[in-house]
Amino acid sequence: MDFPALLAASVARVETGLDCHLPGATERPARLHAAMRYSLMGGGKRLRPVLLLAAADLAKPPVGLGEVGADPLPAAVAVECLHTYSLIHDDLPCMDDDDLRRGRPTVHKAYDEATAVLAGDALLTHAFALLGDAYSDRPTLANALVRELGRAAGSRHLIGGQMEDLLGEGKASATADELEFIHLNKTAAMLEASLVMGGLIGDLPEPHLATLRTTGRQLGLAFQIIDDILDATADTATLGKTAGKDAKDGKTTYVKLHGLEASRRFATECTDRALAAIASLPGDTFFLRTLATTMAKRSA
Ligand code: GRG
Repeated sequence: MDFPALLAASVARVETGLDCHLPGATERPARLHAAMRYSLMGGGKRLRPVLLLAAADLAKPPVGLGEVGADPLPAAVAVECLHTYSLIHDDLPCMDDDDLRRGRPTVHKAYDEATAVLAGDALLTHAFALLGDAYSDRPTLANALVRELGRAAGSRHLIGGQMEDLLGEGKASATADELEFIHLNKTAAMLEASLVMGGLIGDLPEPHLATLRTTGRQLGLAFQIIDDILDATADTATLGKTAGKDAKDGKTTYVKLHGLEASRRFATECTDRALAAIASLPGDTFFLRTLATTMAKRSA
């Protein structure tokens, strides 16, 4: 299979996992479960779960003859649930106040604000319940996965990055250091966690987990710089979310701080560092390498 076919197969696997691991849309309270599914099943690149599956695949064939490895799909679903909760809450009027996400009205527009808060809360909670359930026969692994996701999603990383981002809105301009803190925590931490969780499921040794962390950090920085570039240069229809919002909200971005050319250069440097890290990983790294270069060229 070539890369586009492999990527499509991985995304399809994630979509099937989401459908199978989420409460049904008609299950009581139906409004809440329908809102969770509305946000989760309504598109999205599925980057984080695809990264998790790719990292877990590096360990193929499983070490230990005849040993059946853990299924990475529930963890991939958990990561996407957590990411989607953060998008729902980020779109709320009290945060980024956006009407469009993944090409559709945001959850608080399609439903209402209280339902959007609860749907986000429920997806966040579901992520950890799913890890506990799906890996209950492997308690050490379940514990490591919960720790990794909890760390990335908590106040020192995802939520902390969001807090500093909101605090930065009132300022004329954030410093390069403040901007890097926001990007490393709001964006890169979840990419790091996705790769490390895949590595944990593949039972990779600590040095490889550290390399996956470096890879996620560099991919995350590149991803966010490209996000800033696209916000400044692409249109709303292409992005499936409101374009030009950073400038309108007076946000400091890589583009505002360093200009388009330097931002493109930074994104390339981060991608190159990610590729250098991937080169030292075990197994067949073709998919991960090509995913990294494809992410660097994305236009949406
Ligand atoms: C509310 C705790 C909390 C956090 C919000 C996700 C987030 C943090 C903010 C959204 C705005 C933003 C630019 C975040 C940086 C990370 C990012 C680029 C998210 C969008 O991820 P994609 O492009 O989205 O992978 P899809 O829809 O493809 O999954």
